[in-house]
Amino acid sequence: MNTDAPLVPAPLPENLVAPARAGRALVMGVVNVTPDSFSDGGRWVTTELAVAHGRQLIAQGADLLDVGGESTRPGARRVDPAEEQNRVLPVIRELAAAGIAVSVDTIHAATAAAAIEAGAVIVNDVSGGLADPAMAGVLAAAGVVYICQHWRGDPRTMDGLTDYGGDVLAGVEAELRARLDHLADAGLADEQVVIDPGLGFAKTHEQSWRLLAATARLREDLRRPVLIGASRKRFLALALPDDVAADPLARDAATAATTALAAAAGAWAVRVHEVPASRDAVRTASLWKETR
Ligand code: PMM
Repeated sequence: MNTDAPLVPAPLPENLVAPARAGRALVMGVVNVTPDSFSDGGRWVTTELAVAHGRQLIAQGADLLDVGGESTRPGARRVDPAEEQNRVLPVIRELAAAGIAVSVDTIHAATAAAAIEAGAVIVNDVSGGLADPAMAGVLAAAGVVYICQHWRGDPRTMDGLTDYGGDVLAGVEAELRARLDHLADAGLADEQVVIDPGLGFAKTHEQSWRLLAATARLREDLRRPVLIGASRKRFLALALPDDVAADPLARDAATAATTALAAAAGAWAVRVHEVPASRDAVRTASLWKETR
């Protein structure tokens, strides 16, 4: 088996298919329309600011945008789906109308359905369908690409759910496999589904590093494209000098380094807040892979 052969999710617009076929990881720029996200909370909270920020990320080289209206940082309070939709739908509508590929970051089936209606081509669900039993039905009916992230509990409980019996990779793979079975039973096609180990979600820092380093293994074992979301996360602090480690904005260089490593390991996409360095990192990884 050629484990380097690209795994390309479908259906997606051509601008997302071509790089993936050529073996270049996609850069997904984060647009958080939330007052309380851990890394950029409150900065893009109006529709106008969020759309302008999204357009800037595209101009900087993002391939697609991930628009979310509910913060998932540890301890964050849950957002009512109606409030979430008020935040994200106008932003998605405007970005999609401008021809930009948009993913909606939501754990709510009703928000996913409304976002697809507004033009989103991907549903990114940090709960992998566990938060809302109606999610799989919406995805099967709409036929869109789904990012199925590993999750064990919401932001208020997840930091206490890190016992994997000594083998985080085996635990995450087994739990993701169960989600893949659930999605197949609900009628999703295999190529609709991207997997994500959920760095920082019910993981210690060391467990997040172990999963990041296992990007190629995850892809090969589960035979699905992999998305990596390392951007500005707390586990990166282990790679930083003590005096800056606590500042999420000081983690962008380490984020770009994880982008290069994940892309070289065959990740389909990386989800990042700061685009230019990751844009260059995915191309660096492509050249590395082509010429090694
Ligand atoms: N991380 C966050 C939010 N959404 N989605 C996926 N698929 N993977 C992630 O790792 C992920 C995500 C948390 O980061 P943020 O609050 O800065 O957006």
